[in-house]
Amino acid sequence: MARLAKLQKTVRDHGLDALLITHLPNIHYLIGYSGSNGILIVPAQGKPHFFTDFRYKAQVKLEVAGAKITIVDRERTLLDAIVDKQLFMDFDAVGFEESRIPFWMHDFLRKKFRHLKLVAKKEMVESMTMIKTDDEISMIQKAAEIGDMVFDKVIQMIKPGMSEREISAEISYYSKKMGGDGDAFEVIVASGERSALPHGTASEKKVKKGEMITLDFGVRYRGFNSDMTRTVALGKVSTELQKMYDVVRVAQQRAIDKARPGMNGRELDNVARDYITLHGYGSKFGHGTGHGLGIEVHEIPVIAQRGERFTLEPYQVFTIEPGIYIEGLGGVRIEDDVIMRKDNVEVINKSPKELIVL
Ligand SMILES: [Mn+2]
Repeated sequence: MARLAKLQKTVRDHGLDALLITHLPNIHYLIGYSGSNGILIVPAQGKPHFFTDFRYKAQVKLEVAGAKITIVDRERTLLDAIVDKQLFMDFDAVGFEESRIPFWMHDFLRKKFRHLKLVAKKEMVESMTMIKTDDEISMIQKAAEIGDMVFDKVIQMIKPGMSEREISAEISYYSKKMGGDGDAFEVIVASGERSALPHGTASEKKVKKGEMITLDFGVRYRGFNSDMTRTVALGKVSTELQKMYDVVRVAQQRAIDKARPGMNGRELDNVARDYITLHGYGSKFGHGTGHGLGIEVHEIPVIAQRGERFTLEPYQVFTIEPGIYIEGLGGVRIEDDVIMRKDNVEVINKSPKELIVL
């Protein structure tokens, strides 16, 4: 309820009569609904109204708090039901989540409610979820703790000849076995030349001696996520791969050490990027240094060159994950989740970062 009340104040501050919320993670955050179909209308005053379909009739009774519920007949869409209820008849201005709404939905609303001013809004709910409570942080800590245990377990199982997919299956299995609700996203296991693919999902390729293996996975725990990456060596690796590892490791540690409230996302990205560039790998680090983490795996703040508009502040949780990728050779990435505190960041993950040679 505190979350809804806070959002309603923001709706009023923006001069809107209501906000139409279509992004399911945001709906989950606001009213507890975990299903796959729903629209939430949060008015400036009064009770929010939630629309879903028959499949969730029983579920909403268990999950949803603080909203009036309409179960929509199977022959009607949720938008049809919103029209039927004439909810917008007395409203002048209704906001919508600009990067979350499909074109057809906007088009439908525009045609059905010609009197209405539809206002594109950016990150109204996201700027709330970006700042965590102590309880929310403890869920992420728990998710990361499970991730650390899974990592420790799985690296003991990796042997030459095992496929990336088998390794990813063990990660998913232990994530649940050790108390997680499941994977936060599809597990990345990328070995040898494939480790140069920053988002190389596990393939049938078998791991072999002399290769780097990048494991990037997250655990979902009670609606919150962790996200960690470690790159390990299977047997002795080449001097070049070892050098790449050392550069990434120092770059990652520097970003952790320099992160302060008041910096922006671009400035923190520069800390890791400058070090990698200094060592000649600047063009091989083609993604941002990190991203916010919480109800979704990728949230704001953006820790990258395009992250200038995000100021780092206490109670944000984000990742720090520089990497170097060389096609035909391999790649290295190290990723921790961190909590911004009053003066610096606290690293959540406990898994070691010196190169593990299996
Ligand atoms: Mn990440």
